Amino acid sequence: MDITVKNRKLSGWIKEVAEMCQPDDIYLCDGTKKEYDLMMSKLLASGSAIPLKKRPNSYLFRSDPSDVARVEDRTYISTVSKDEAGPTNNWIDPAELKKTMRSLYKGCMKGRTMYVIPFSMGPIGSPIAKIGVEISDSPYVVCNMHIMTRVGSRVLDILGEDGDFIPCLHSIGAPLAEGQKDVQWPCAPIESKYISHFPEESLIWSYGSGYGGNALLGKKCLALRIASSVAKREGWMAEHMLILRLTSPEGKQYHIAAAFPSACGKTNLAMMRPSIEGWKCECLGDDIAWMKIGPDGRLYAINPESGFFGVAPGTSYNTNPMAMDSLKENVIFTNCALTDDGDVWWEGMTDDSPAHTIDWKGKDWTPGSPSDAAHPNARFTAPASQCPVICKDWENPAGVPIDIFIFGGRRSNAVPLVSEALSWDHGVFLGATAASETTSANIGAVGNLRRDPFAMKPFCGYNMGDYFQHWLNMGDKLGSKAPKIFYVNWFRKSSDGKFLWPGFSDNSRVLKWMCERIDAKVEAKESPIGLLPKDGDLDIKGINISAENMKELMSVDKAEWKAEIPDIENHFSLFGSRLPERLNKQLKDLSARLG
Ligand code: SAT
Ligand code: MN
Repeated sequence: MDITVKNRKLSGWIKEVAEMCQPDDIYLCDGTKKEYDLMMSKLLASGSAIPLKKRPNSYLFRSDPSDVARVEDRTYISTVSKDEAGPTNNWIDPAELKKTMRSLYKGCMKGRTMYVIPFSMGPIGSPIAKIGVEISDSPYVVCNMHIMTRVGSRVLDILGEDGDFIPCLHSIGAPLAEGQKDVQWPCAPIESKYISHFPEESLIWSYGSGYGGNALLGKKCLALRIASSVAKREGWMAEHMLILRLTSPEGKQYHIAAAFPSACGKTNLAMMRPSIEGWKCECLGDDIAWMKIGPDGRLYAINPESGFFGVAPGTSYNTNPMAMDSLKENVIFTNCALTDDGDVWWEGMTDDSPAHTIDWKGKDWTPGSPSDAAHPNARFTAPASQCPVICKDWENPAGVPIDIFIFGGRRSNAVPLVSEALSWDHGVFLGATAASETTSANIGAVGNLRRDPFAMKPFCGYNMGDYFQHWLNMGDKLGSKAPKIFYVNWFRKSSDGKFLWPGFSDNSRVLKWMCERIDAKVEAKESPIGLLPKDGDLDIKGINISAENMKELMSVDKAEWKAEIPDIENHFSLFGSRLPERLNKQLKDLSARLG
């Protein structure tokens, strides 16, 4: 049961965790294909993995119905002072939280193997990469980490004897008694789940869930919550953003980073195929961007991940053909439906539903059944390298220079298709006040409007007021080299409840306008909320959208916007003295412009 590692901190930590969690066995991961196959064979033998006849080396998993998404209510930023975590995070005193969690961790791996997973966020050995080690008792987590991060012995070589890493402790919280039969998706009940972060010591402790961001700790926990707090200290940015490269017919490249909340179309935009002639889009990442100021004073972005953990429902050859083509083999599907011929299916995948499937709960499903065949937060885990439009620079450690930032969310009303910020400070104001209707990516009510600043509400590892200030500071440092900021809303609906904008590949039309703006090729029209395209400047050639709908889509209703002001005031009041005065000024200016 003893394993040897050279790194002293790691060796001590493994020993400490093993004593606390009391696993039956310890396994050190090497990241090889052989290891992946071994894990999968265990998962097949236990009945957790279902092989898919139609997709080579691909498997379906069904989670426990109580463990289907991130649990924001059970996610903690545990800093010594509560103020440091700020008003948007749950907080428990670190000593108290550790005491509670230690008692949960005690003996929690009995009957199971403890996997030690060394991984790198960002290309292994790159100066911007960060090393983490996840200890987990879930072979499903090992397989997902293989795809989503760079797992391997090389990480340990780089750590050497004294190198530092971010410890990420994970347990599904379901020990097995002697002779006890395992269930298909072991996890702990909701009230004992904890997703805890100790940013002051760069430490992550997760207990009780096996799903997505709760369990694959390199992603939201490390690459966003811990990284955002490190980035603030070190003067860089860790953001919930896709990264794409757009190339114009003339061959000019534009790099765009866009922040939308979970399940609002980041993956679709990142892999979009432009519907306008001659334009090309390539994907660098679909969820997380780490950005640093380069030697030339511009902001450079890398994607710290190596895979996509995307929402399956709604993904189809119409909406996202490049994602569909990324899913042909070597994929892990979770909570999708299983077809009779051994494939996965989800709502929106095909025009016609199959006549029969086994739904995500393992029950017979036929069209017209009262519930969905796939869970709305069903996911695919696929290697980024399988995306046909992955950019050749996606693993370039130098990153790509960002020209454009986009914020946005799901808003059925008020917010026009696109607007441009009046200045950096106004752009930060747009990010800080971003609001979106909630989705099933988090356990909780769906469709409620909530302020989700920079799409980081669930992911900012420190006081969000300080985070706003950090954005202002970055703008000050970047000066004239700062990316231009835009705000989009693909989801506006007409009064009869229909989407006004076709979205998907036609979103390229909006991106094209942004590029024309940064090249000063077109002028813009002033409005109280920002700059709008002048009539005729947004290229809508070849799409079927009535002039009336276009007008509604772009309209800014002063009364509707005035009604937003008290809500923004309310939102800002949360941050007390930590709210930068420059954002208050932006709010006053907006009120004045609305008259
Ligand atoms: O489960 S995850 O947090 O990884 C997905 C998401 O909410 O974006
Ligand atoms: Mn996300």
